[in-house]
Amino acid sequence: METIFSENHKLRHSQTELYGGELVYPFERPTRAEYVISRVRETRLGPVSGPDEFGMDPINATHAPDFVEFLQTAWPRWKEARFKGEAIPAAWPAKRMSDKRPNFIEGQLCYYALCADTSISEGTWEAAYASAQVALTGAERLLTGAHGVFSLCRPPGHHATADMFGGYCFLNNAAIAAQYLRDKGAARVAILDIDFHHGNGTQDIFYDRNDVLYVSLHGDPMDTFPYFLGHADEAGAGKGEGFNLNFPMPPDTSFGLWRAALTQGLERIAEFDADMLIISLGVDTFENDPISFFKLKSDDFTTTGKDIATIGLPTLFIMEGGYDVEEIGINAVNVLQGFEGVG
Ligand code: SS9
Ligand code: ZN
Repeated sequence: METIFSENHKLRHSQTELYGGELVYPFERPTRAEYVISRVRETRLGPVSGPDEFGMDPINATHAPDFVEFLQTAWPRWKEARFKGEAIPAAWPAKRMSDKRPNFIEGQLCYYALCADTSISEGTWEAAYASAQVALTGAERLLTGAHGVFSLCRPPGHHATADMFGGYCFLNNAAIAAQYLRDKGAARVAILDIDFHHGNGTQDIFYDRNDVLYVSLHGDPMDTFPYFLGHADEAGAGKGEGFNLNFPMPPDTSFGLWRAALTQGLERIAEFDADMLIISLGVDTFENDPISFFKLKSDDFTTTGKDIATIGLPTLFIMEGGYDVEEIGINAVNVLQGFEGVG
């Protein structure tokens, strides 16, 4: 399987994450992608290629242009305002407040943030842009006949909505790739999100549509981030009703229960008759992940890849989360090797 990868991921190197009342070194850090690419090379998974250039149009097809412009300019504007640290939002248009967009950078930061865990820092835009190009290049490979492709995206994307960043995400790589496939002729695209966290951004972007099916397996939002989306009764709206399927699961969920949900999700995808499948590949379901509460073991990731392969669709794997740095390479590549019938 071919891997698409950009060294520009390194430009995202924020030093701060607001976590448990402290400013810690972010869980979403450059070494994550380095562990994964090393494992890709070590296992000889296949060739590694840089991204092609698709420009801004496919980004603007999914995201609001004012939000994209904000992301592009946020860091220089924050510095100009002479704040000392990285850009961390600390106010919200909360219940019964106005939704008018403020003028000052601090106000705009809060306006476009879905939470406070994701600092904007120097190079963030450039890395997010490269990550989206990596996803788009993977999508293009499917269109030219590949059966399986791995877009090693970093930063991740599934928490980003059309006009909000957060949960370590800025541009929604999976959504951008799905929209691109639709625009290039795929009639129906399915997104299966197996990251530990619910992909609130992806769900929100496609919630009222019946051409992109979103299926997610995740920690119950009653107990974990993103807390305010991802419940089982969120089935889609309008003509999108029935095209959103959530499987929230409780703390300590192990592979048996998780795999039963995977089987049901794959059945729904087969019934949907998708032309192509996108996997939001998070491996933070791993038993030793530092911020998650599922109990998957390394071998379970191989089985997951095999299960995904049974529906026989051209499949684009897009890297999302996974934070136990040493093992994320093993677990991510196990999924890909399982899909290819190796291991
Ligand atoms: C608050 C957690 C906020 C969310 C993690 C996002 C994971 C992206 N304790 N951080 S895959
Ligand atoms: Zn996650």
